[in-house]
Amino acid sequence: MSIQTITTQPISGQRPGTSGLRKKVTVFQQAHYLENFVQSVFDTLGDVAGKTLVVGGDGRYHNREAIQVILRMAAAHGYAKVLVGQGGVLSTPAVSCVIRKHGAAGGIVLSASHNPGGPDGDFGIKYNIANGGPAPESITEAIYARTEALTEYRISDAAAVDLNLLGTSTIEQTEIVVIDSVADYAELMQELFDFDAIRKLFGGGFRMCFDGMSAVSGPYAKAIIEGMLGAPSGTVINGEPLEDFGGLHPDPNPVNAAQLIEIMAADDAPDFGAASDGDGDRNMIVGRKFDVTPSDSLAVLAANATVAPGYRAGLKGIARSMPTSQASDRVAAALGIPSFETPTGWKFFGNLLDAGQATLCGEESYGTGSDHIREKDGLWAVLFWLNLLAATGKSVQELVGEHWARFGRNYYSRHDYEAVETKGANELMDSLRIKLATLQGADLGAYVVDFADDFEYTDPIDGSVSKKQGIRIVMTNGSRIVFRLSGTGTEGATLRVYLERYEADPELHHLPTQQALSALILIAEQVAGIEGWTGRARPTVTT
Ligand code: G16
Repeated sequence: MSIQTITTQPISGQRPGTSGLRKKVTVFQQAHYLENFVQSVFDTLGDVAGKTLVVGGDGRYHNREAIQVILRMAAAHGYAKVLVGQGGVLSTPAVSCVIRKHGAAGGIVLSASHNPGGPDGDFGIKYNIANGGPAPESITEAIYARTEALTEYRISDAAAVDLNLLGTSTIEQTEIVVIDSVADYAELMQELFDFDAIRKLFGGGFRMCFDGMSAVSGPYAKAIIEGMLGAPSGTVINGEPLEDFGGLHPDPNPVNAAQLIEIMAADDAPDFGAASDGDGDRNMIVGRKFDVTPSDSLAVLAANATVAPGYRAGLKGIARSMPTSQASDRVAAALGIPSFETPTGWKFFGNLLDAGQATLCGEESYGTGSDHIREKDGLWAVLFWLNLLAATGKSVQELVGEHWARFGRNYYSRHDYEAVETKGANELMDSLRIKLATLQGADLGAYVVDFADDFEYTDPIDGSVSKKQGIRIVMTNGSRIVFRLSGTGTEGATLRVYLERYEADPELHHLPTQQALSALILIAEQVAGIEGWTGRARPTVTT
């Protein structure tokens, strides 16, 4: 066994996006591709000798091969210990939990999240720092700069580690510890939520369907919901993680989790439905014949947070990404706590959580979480809802309806134009930027523009500035249209159009969402010329 220094050269395009580096599996399989990126991470971190690293992935195709490479490279750089999930599997929230619990210096997450998997699917890698959260832009940009100048990497030539067997082995001087993928995470959930109350709920005949989408959350949901909380077996569907997610798209939204939506639409539907994504950090909440938008889910949890033992002391603040609806701002105002508006990307919540300024965070992209870890957390959100349902005895629909009656309803929808030509998408955004100045005060049918800008964020904790984070057209009555290009796609560009309308009148709280937003949808098309720039008359996915 010895440490090899391998000559390499920079590979272009290794810039991390919204959440790490995501590319096709075939790109990651190219010679030196993964090694170059991992070496750039280690070079950026500096001296890692004697430290602990956590490694795990969502079990998608190429996960095991990539983990073996990372273990051998970590050993070549002198890490004292690497904690790796059994079978190479750790959900993204579990990585965050394990980093924090074991005082690790950081972790490497292998996932392309909700993107499809398999030999022709996507793969991804990202680095999380010691607080358990995704590395901030200062670090991801330094990693990228390093990829552009790399000439060699270091790797041990040791044999592969058996990832199926719990226990410790060594590569060079590094201890490789294969850990139970679920245990640390399950213990943390037990501290936050009233498991006794939820057990009683299930004991009383309450029925639930959790869709693991053949991805990483299945084993976590089975162990916690069916195991610790006593839900009948079969509560978790699609609970076996598959390398290609069964050929489906593990994105928990009403379009991709169609099976769950169908189950919840039946006359004898369970009381509660939920789904999680490829790496277990996203969630979708569904009641009987009723799905909850992520923005509403954040607002409802925030308004009722004290039902859960972990949040009994109340919230310090609520943070949401800019395109997320403003429903949670209204809750923050009612609670007399601050609300924060950050750019898209969970990494932007890290400083607020570390500084104790925010307790709950959420994103429109089916992400919700809190200061218990530094990633969004799918199963955590589901358990929070279960705790709420157990504490109130109300249905999902009743809870959301009462919330709207109290705070008003923020009708909300996202229209995605996927895999459009990058050039046209960039031109659409550029042409919108040119129009910004002229939009202020413009009369757009039923709406008058209050202001229009390209969202810029100054982090209140470290003062770092992130520019060009999405174009906002905000109306005088608070309704909004936001345009952004996705930072997680791997094919062409994805244009996201976010639409939001506030409605205070309870008589108008039960319109079909697209109908309620129809005037804004028309304005979005007219102002941005979407069809002209993308050639698409309608979105690929509407959520
Ligand atoms: C990632 C980020 C989220 C972000 C989402 C969508 O989620 O962690 O913060 O909201 O991507 O980003 P975009 O609109 O740029 O595609 P995940 O679940 O893919 O890691």
